[in-house]
Amino acid sequence: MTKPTTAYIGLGSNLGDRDSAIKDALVKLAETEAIEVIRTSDVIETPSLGDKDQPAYLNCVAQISTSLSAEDLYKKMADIENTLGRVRTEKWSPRIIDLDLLLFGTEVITSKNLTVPHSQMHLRSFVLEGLCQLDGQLVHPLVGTTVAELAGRLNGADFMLDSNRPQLISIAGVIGVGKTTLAAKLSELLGCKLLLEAYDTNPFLPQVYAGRKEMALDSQLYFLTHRAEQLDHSVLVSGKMAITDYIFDKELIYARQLLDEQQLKLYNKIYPWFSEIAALPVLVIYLIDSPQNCLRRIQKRNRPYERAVDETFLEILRAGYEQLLSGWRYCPVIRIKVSDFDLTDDSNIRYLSKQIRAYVT
Ligand code: A4P
Ligand code: MG
Repeated sequence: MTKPTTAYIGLGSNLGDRDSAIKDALVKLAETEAIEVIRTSDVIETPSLGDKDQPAYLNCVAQISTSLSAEDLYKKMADIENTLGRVRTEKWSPRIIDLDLLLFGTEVITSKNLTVPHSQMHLRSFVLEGLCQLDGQLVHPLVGTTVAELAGRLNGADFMLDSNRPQLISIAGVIGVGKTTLAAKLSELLGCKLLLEAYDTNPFLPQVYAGRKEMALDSQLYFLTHRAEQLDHSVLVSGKMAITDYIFDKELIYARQLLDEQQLKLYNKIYPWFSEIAALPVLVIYLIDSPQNCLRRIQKRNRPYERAVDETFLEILRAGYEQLLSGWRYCPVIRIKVSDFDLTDDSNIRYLSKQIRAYVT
């Protein structure tokens, strides 16, 4: 007899009596010979991912033990979908019941019928939160990361890979944390375009750092227009990866600090036009380190106009980034503590590029 495999099945329903459909599917799974339903997560209601006009889903995840092969398990799942009245029209149409095989032990399967782990599971909170309830330490066999960590990256949101968008990866974090170093290394390893901040071509910046506050608006407008030009979604190529050593939205954090009240008022009026032009990232990598460590790096590189940067300013920036990214639901965010993750270690860069590949087309 073959050793049973622990597998995880995602259940979803957005048509008819959704609650009963989920319950009936679980009963039918449990009644199937060679399948034992061990535990199920809570059933949660989630807005339809993909077509926003479709009715909301009920979703849950079941942990099962089975002596079946993955292919035979999938056949049983399809039988249950059919028995409960699932009618297949077009892909992602509303459905009485949908059963997806999320994980099958640690197996990685790519066959005609099956892709396991489920190709989108790491992008869906409605799947990951259910898995976390069952076992947060479960590791995604392809990405190599726990489901708890994968869930944390989504901040409760659900995403889809979309090859019609530029595959923009933005690195965020305070001055001196290592954004440019990381961006350059990743672009080399991933063979993609590198877009860097134009801090050295901004003619107003040295004067602002030298205390000429009246130049702050010019400097902020220089950055705003330059970044919008770089990230213009009609210029970046759909489906192609690009990496920036900044996140566009950080402009607001800096503007709040560097502009006076009148300047900020005007800036806030102008900002939305430029923000509209800039492509949204498909992934943010957020580098985190203490203001003290960042200041040490800034002092080491000794750029003349950065001499005015002190710990207080870095702490304000850090708080600004925290606020921005703690509410961020535009794309997944990978948080990296630089003190535990040496950016000069090539194996770390390789690990990160593997993570990135899971979030781009
Ligand atoms: N297939 C490949 N791998 C798998 C797998 N691991 N598990 C193949 C199940 N099926 C797998 O499936 C389409 C094809 O996927 C089949 O031929 C199967 O061999 P399907 O169930 O006939 O069609 P589908 O469900 O429309 O497509 P798919 O790709 O399974 O879509 P998903 O991933 O199920 O997404 N929003 C919310 N809030 N909650 C949801 O549950 N689900 C979907 C559908 C969209 N939006 C949603 C939800
Ligand atoms: Mg399906």
